[in-house]
Amino acid sequence: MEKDQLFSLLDDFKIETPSWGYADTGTRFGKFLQPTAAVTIDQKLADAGTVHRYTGCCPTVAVHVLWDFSMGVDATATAQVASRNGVRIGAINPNLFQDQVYKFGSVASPDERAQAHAHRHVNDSIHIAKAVGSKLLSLWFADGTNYPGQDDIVTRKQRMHGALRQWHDAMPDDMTMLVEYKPFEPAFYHTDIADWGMAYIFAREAGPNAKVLVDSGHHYQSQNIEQIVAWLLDEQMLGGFHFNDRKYADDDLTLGSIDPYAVFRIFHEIRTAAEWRNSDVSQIAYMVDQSHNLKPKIEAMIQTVTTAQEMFAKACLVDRDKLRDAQSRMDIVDAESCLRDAFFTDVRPLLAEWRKRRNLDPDPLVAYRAGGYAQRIAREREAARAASGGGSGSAYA
Ligand SMILES: [Mn+2]
Repeated sequence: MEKDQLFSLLDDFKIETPSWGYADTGTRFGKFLQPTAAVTIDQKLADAGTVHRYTGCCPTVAVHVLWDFSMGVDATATAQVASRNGVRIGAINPNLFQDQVYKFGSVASPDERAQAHAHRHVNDSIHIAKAVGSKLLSLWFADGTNYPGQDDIVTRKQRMHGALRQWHDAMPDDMTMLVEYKPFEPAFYHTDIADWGMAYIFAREAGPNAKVLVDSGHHYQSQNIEQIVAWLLDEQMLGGFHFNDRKYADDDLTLGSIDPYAVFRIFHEIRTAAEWRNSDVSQIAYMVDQSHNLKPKIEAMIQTVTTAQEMFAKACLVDRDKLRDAQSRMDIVDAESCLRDAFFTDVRPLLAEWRKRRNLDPDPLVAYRAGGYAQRIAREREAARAASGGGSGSAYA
């Protein structure tokens, strides 16, 4: 592949970062607070804008409706804050798992109050999406059961189906609904949308603007994610990704920190669909879904984004003419070598050149660390906590 062609593919490769990735989050065992963590939506958007300024490829920010918007606050004001920070609001994520009423699920719950609460919240979310100019409604459900016999599996499926169809009908024509799946957690017996097949059926039945969202951390050990991606692409049902990595279960580890070759193979399927089958891959939403308990959040985000660019660039470099030839000759060793040669190519100098040509620093992480942003927000946010009565340091006691 010519360098200019690679650079133009990199220009189109945009990654959305999540507002929740800039805030203090943790595990159910402990939450280790950081002085630079964002608290308000304004701070989260400032941090996301900083990541975009150094990487040049993160122009949108996914938001969590319950955590980022308040009732009575004009959502368009939030869109303006984003714009002042050089970013836009991306996917709208309703929160259908946090309120007490969701003890037995949201729309799949037998509790009609939970269903009604979920309907109100998603309809509010669609209004917020319209107000901020977002085209993505991203749905993940914690719905499921914890014990055999707790509830009827098919009745729950039908409740979910009815809700998704109603929300699909409530969306404007240019909005896409993303349906995410996860095999387990927090439901540990059965999850109502447990795998890509269930998400596919729900999305297909909801309507033409519903697609499947693949969270790279939401699979069983050793599951072939790139095959799922290839199938969804061929069925024109791939809506997008939540990037993260995992070793055992859904751990929110940094993309590629455990298995970068798996990330490369996913991008390889996407490039193959584009180059061999002329698939339209321009609408795939690449989003990060990670919240770091231990790593500095902005640094972790920059590391994630540059890793995604590296794996994507490697996948672009696969010699697909050679691969097609090797496949037609049934030369398995040559075929696999096409993938290995691309994967083991050091693309970092190419990415550094791409950045320089776009007036970006060749190494975003080094440049960010030298820029003093972390020191400044640590001071400012500490002062804000003290002013709000938290008292210096007490918030971190
Ligand atoms: Mn996710």
